[in-house]
Amino acid sequence: MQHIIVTGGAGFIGSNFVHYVINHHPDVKVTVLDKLTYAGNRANLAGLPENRCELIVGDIADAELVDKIVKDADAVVHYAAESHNDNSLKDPYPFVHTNLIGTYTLIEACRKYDVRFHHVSTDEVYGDLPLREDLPGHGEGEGEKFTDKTPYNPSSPYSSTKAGSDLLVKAWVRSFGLKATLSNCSNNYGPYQHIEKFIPRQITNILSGIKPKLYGQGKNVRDWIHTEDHSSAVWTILTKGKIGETYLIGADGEEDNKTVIELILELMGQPKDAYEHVNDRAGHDLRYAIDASKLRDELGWTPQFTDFRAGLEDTISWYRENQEWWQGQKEEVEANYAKNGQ
Ligand code: NAD
Ligand code: TDX
Repeated sequence: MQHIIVTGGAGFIGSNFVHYVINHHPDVKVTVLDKLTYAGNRANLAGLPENRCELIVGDIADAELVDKIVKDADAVVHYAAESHNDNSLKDPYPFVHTNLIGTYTLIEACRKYDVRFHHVSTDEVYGDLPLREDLPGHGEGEGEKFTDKTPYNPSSPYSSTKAGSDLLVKAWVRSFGLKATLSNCSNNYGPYQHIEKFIPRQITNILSGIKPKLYGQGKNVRDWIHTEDHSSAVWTILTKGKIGETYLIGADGEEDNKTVIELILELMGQPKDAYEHVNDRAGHDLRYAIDASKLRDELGWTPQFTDFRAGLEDTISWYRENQEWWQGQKEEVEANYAKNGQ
């Protein structure tokens, strides 16, 4: 694999993958195709060698542009998406455009030129799991986790358009022989995550003198993985995965939101209760949990950044030291949340 296209490579997780490939695989060239929406940022690609990484600013749903660049690639790794649940509840259309039409446009070009495709998706396509405390036996044992056999049951416009994009890819594999793999990952955290998302929102709130905001009672559970581990997993699947297969990516990082907010406050030297409860999200998924044994056992992947406390400390330091990266968007993001009582 000498030349790959990374869609959404100027976003949070896509840019981490671009750095990962440039740093670990010296023979590979990367073309980033990114529309630079509010979530994309050229600065996320700063410092990469120009002869190995090119940014093309454009829409994945632009069939003419996509056809032109996919023709010369060995693989497309597809990260581009509208990615935030709360935005999808206010205005679903961009999610339909990018996540569905955009994915369709890419797989049509990959089919035409027989180019390898990897589809980056989310555990949210499976809906949610019950909280452990609501299970018979009151939380004894681990409770069920998502596997690649779990039926699709998405809750929001975001997760339903991601689910639809997964199904398009699966159908193109079966009916057209598209050389594709899929991955469904749990919640990522780390530097460069947009400040609309839970963890960076709370860190930048504290740095701005605003109280962290917890939706509802904060019992909802997310399965946290460091974005570096997501990148190594996607590279493993791209290079060793079996065509047509879906791999779930996770690092056994389940925490409820209240615990995460309290940990951020503690690590930032604040009283543990210095946060506010705000309006809950409509249709708020209760619990996500990933069984990644297929990826671990069949492809030999293991996560390296599994100390959540240490990962959060590093992430907090990054937002503290890179205020110019996020400060320009803070006021608008908070004003939009405030309109919803969040
Ligand atoms: P992000 O919102 O930070 O970045 C998305 C990127 O896609 C941005 O750079 C944006 O400019 C670009 N983009 C959006 N629409 C586009 C279009 N029409 N054409 C070209 N580029 C476009 O998202 P993220 O959190 O980095 O997520 C990346 C991918 O990983 C998504 O597919 C998401 O569903 C998936 N994922 C995310 C998580 C998570 O925790 N954030 C977990 C599992 C899977
Ligand atoms: O201010 C907040 N307070 C709060 O309690 C925000 C922004 C969120 N929350 C809660 C909602 C969720 O239970 O925190 C949890 C995490 O919220 P998000 O960061 O919005 O993530 P989530 O909705 O779980 O989705 C994320 O993981 C799966 C990504 O945004 C998706 O792109 C990915 O597919």
